[in-house]
Amino acid sequence: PIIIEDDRTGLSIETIRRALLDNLYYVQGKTPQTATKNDFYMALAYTVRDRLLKRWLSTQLTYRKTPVKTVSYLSAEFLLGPHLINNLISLNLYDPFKKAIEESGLNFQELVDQEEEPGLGNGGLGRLAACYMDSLATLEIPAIGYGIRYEFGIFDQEIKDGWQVEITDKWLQYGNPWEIARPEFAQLVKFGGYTESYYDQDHIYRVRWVPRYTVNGIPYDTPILGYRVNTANTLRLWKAEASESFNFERFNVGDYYGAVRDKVACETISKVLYPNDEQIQGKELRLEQQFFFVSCSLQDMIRIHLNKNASLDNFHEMWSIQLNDTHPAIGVAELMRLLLDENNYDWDTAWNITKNTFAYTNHTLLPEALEKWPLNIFGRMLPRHLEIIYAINHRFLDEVRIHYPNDVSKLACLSIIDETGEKYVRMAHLACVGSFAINGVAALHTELLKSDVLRDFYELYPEKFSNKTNGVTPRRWMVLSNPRMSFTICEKIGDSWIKNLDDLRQLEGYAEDGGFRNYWQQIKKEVKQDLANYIQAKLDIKVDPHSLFDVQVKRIHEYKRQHLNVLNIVTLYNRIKNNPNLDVTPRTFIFGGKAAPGYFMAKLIIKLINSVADVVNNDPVICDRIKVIFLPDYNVTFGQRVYPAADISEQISTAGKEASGTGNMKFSLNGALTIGTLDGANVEIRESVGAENFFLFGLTTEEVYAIRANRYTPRDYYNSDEELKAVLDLISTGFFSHGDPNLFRPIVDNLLYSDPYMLLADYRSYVDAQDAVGCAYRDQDHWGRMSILNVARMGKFSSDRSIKDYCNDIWKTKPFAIDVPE
Ligand code: DL6
Repeated sequence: PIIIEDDRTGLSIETIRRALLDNLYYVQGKTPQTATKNDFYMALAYTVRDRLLKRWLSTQLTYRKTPVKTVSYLSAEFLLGPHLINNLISLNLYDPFKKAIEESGLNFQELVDQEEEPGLGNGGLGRLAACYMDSLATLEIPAIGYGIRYEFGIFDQEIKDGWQVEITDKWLQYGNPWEIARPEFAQLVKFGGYTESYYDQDHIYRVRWVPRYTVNGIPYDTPILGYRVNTANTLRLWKAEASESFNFERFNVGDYYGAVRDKVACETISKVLYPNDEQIQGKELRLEQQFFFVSCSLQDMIRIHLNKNASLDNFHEMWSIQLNDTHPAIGVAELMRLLLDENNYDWDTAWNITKNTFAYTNHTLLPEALEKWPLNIFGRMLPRHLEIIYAINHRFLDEVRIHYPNDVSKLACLSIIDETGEKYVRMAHLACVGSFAINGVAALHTELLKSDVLRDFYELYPEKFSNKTNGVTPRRWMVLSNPRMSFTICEKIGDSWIKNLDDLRQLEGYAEDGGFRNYWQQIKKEVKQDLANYIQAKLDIKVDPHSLFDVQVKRIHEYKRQHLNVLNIVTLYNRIKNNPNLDVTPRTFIFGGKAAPGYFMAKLIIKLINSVADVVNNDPVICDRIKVIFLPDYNVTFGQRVYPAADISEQISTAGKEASGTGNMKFSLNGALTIGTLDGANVEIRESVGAENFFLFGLTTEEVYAIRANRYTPRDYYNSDEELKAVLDLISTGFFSHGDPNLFRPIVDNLLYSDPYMLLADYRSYVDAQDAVGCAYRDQDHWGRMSILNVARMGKFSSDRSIKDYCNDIWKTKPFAIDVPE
């Protein structure tokens, strides 16, 4: 029989080919003769999108008419990575699409490479949000992600003369086929001005906020498909536009240019992502961004809620709002305002709803990353919120007084307002007071929150605290990025692990099979060859896929200690120079990562890596035994290439500094072994994969604290370790800086005289562990066994497990399967 398929939904190769041409013609307005590669990519993306819309619309319709509890994930960052292949895999349409494209005479990979990734995040925190969106949909949990549609995401990084240069990211330049604007759901956000009190018709005292200006938030929706399920949740990102009423004010007085200037100022709110992780940017615009997206999102939730509920009385029963760090913590005050001022609730009822709605995840232990806003900036921009925060604080401190009748010092420690010097609003305190749950992102991190950073809150509210160890999605980080390994695993144990990562455990038996180990290592070699080809094409540097690929990719930060890695490289270099016939395990050191544009030391570390690379890679004595590569512009797309190709994963932060890490999980899930400290999730990874399959080094958190307490003197380590001394001396002489002894002096001096991240204390232990890595790699058979066991035992680190933990312990939400009509 002849089957006539709908061009929008049909799945045969023939229909997909026809649909592609149709979208090229009717959406892109091009014919194959005039189309660019990007036009073909867009047509391909629309053809895929057509095939997921039925799921998306069915899901949204179902949520609209069903009283389901919804998770609302509020995050200033979502680092999604490219959509195309991910969606094809979720839909189980990868093969027919690839075939259809190839049969159309096009190069599939070339079209895939056209996609600009939405870089709407800095690193771990934003990428975690993306993994969680994937798992929420795959687990069929009703959820919505709310954030900002930055016009310019994280900057593109170029390396010029070894230095980082930042280039604006223009991800929207050629259009974004994955989003749909929903101007009909725009929200108005107020800023500035003053408040005034009045009595309403029932003679009840109320407050009205008279803003100085308002901004319109336009939602842009992106479908987040679950893997092989009908659920497609929404990621709703807000774009700032000038509100009309606001424009008219200026127009009316004839100030046309002034109006346009103010319009531009409004739109600045969603222009650009602040490129700082782990360092607060006390800029007004940042607070404006935070309030903007949080206010839009809460108003949107209220709109949705009132569509299917008679009132907001049960808001907290129908919504759990997760605060992804403190960036959206202003939501606590905003929900109070919406309930009190706009919906006429009394304080106690409003507070009961609010504090049972929010839950707060902390993502950092670094003091410089804990957000606080100077009172004057805060009060000027959000006068009503400051009043509400004072009122929350007043009641909260009464509670503290009852709890600690004889300890006034507790008031100062716990207060939402920091009054120790210049006055600040402490956003973490607001989040702790206004939430029913508080969690850290790895076991050690949560313990450190309880014993240190949030100690006083833990003492007051122990029942609110729990740990939720991070996880990553196996769909993107295994199936999509490492198809060879994934296929090999499926051949042995089937494909259930993709949704149930604990099933990887079945691989354990194969670790004892010599033939399989051999095959496993061969696969790794092929993947390394792919990366080698990429490096050759990008940087014109030849690397040997048989060498040990030693990879450190993550944001550049002193606490992550990329420079400790460099100290080891220079140690090896010195050893070979002193003994040219030394038998060393050939290694390729691969770095990638961006530095915050204003972070001088991080940028100097990038320059140091590139300068050492220059010398080492070109020294004939070294003779290719060590290679150092800095890959520019590390992002999700590049991560997908590099994790699968790694032999060893560098997780070398100072103990007690990295909240969790998630790159550590991606490496291990792709068969890399870890060299790492007992920091963040490394601790749990090591427990899972077995101490014998992990290269441990360095001080423990307790040791770090103890040495600090006794006045740490890094110079002692320098004086007592000849290799370390030789390394720092070589850098100091200007050997890596064309004879300039000053270039790297800030790094060397910092290490010798202060060394806040204790590189020198950990140096010897690190270098010894690296030697052990080099030796172990020579026994490829044993290495293969360790690599297989790493993968087999990593099931816990699926973001599906994390999300199930959040659902069961915090959100109390359940899966809700979606029916799609035929
Ligand atoms: O929880 C996700 C991720 C952790 O894995 C990293 O260890 C942590 O550094 C990162 N935190 C941030 C801090 N941003 N803020 N605030 O990115 O979170």
